[in-house]
Amino acid sequence: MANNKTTALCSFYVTTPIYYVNAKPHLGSLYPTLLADVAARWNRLKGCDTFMLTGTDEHGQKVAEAAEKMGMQPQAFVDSLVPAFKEPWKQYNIAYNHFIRTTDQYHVKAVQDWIVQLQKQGDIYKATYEGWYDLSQEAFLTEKDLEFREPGEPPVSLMSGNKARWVSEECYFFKLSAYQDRLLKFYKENPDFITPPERLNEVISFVENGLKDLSISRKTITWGIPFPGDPSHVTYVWADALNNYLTAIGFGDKNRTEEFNTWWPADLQVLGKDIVRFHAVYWPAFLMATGLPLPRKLLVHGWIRINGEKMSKSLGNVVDPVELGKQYGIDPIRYYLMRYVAISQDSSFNTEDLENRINTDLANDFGNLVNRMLTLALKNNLAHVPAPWHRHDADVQLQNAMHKMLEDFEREMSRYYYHQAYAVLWRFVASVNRYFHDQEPWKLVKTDTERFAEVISTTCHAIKAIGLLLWPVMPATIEKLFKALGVEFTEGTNYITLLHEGKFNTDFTLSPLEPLFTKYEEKKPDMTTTPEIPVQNYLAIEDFIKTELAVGTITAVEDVAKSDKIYKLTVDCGTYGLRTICAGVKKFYTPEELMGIKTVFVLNLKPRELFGITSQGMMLMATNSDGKPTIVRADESVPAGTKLK
Ligand code: ME8
Repeated sequence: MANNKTTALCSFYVTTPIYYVNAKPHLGSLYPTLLADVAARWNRLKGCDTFMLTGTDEHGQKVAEAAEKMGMQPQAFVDSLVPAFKEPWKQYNIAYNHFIRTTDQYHVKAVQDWIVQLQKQGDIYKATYEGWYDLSQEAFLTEKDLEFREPGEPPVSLMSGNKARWVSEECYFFKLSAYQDRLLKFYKENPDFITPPERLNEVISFVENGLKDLSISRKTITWGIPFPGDPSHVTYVWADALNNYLTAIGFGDKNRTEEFNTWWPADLQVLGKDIVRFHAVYWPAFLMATGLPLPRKLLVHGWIRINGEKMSKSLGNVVDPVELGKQYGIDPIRYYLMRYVAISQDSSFNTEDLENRINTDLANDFGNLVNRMLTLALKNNLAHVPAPWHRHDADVQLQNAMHKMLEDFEREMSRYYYHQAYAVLWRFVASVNRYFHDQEPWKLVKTDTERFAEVISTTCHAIKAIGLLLWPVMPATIEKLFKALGVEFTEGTNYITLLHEGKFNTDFTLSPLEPLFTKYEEKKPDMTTTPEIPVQNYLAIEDFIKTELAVGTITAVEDVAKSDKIYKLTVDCGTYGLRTICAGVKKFYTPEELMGIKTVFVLNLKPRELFGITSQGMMLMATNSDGKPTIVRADESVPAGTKLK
């Protein structure tokens, strides 16, 4: 690892969350990784030394269960999945400096030493934990995180929407409660700790509600870092994982002190809104206990959604970035995610919008400008574009517009509102297009070759400025563009200062360039083709046909007094017999409305006990735009018991 700082005046350390290796990464995993890569590249463009860290979170019950499902040992399982992260990151030009795996021995040792230090200073004690646990989040839940929906059923975790599990075990606790006041003081003194700032309010109210001590070991699982001094426990996965931000840069290793001091505290830590509590409460408290400064900023982003739901491994509605990249090219996707997924909110992803933006922003607005300028200049033997002798008002105005744009762009980048920064840049792209159009260089070439050269020169300068600011987002495309403009590009040069000082007075050596972007045909929806979004987790037909879907007629509807949601239905399922099926539709239908209805049921689900009734199937319904489940009616001519296939 060549991790030491050079002679640059500034340094910038940025981290991504480390990803659970229970499945391959998806577009929602690419997104924070890209946010961090763009932050690092932007800082390199300002001449800073940068260090970007990413990696994988390999311990914990969730990963252990995924391994078991595959019939593999956890270590072999995580080893087999790590390339599924490294390869897409390479494909997407993610220039990370280090990829940490929490099973790396240096990390394991440093975490154990850290626990020993905290134990020695009295921050850790042993007691019994009893409470609810959210496996999908690997989180111990407070009362406020839970909703008891159905009597006799475990509560639902509001963190994930999944059912919580009861955990009762002896474990080691970290004295989180002792840090409550210091944390509140820190938030008060550092109102910019989190971007977007509104997120800090949620954190403050969580801490103000009172912090309980945090369990940092698990006794009932074995896949984790052995707890020092007590091998019957493993370290709680978050106490293990959060420390990756320190151990990756040498924390706990006497030989790497200089490196550690060079990079810590982190300048930026990128994370999704679902893991704010871990990063804005537990993590700062751990650091306070360790005697280390806190990170300078947390960048908290929203979710990429598909059809209104969070894209997630557990829902299986994921878009595979590898396939998407093959289909649309890497840089257009990088651009789209940075420009159109606003960090401050959730955003829906669909390929139609992606294609439209590629067509309009990239192919039309920017790509065409570059092409038209290059083709016109080269066709008229202006491969060498000299620095202009004198400049017209329009040229000076465009230069001034660039300087003004640069200020606005920098302001947005400094708060990591990339979507707004690139909107600012695109307004300048429009100005350059207007300039090129108004100056009519295709006419000038016939009447005034000197002025023609000036217009081409001004356009080249403007395109170079756009290219520099686009480089963090579309590095490969811009490097190609720079070759065609004869612009030498060396990472580490402070191009932003050069742009500020720039006077549009250099020369360019042009060469031909293939169109930078592909345009997509406007598509009419075609119901006969496969889905446009490449989806992982396709269901094999052999698996699908295992589901017994059949038509049934509702012959009786009884109220279940103990529940405000459920009716007990008697359903005539033809050859499948009469079934008792519970349906949670009381809020939406009267018994009379349901009587006699012929609809579709799943008949081979494992029977479930609900309010003392054994439900022997499930009625299929489709929720309408008002959130009301509607009935999918089977044609009256179809006899009860007919199987759907
Ligand atoms: O939480 N849109 O790992 P993880 C945007 N191991 N971001 C998304 C997303 C979506 N649809 N789905 C997931 C963990 N993410 C822990 C982190 S750090 C010390 C430990 C983001 O693989 C999510 O918000 O479940 C989170 O920031 C990151 O992917 C990792 O999620």
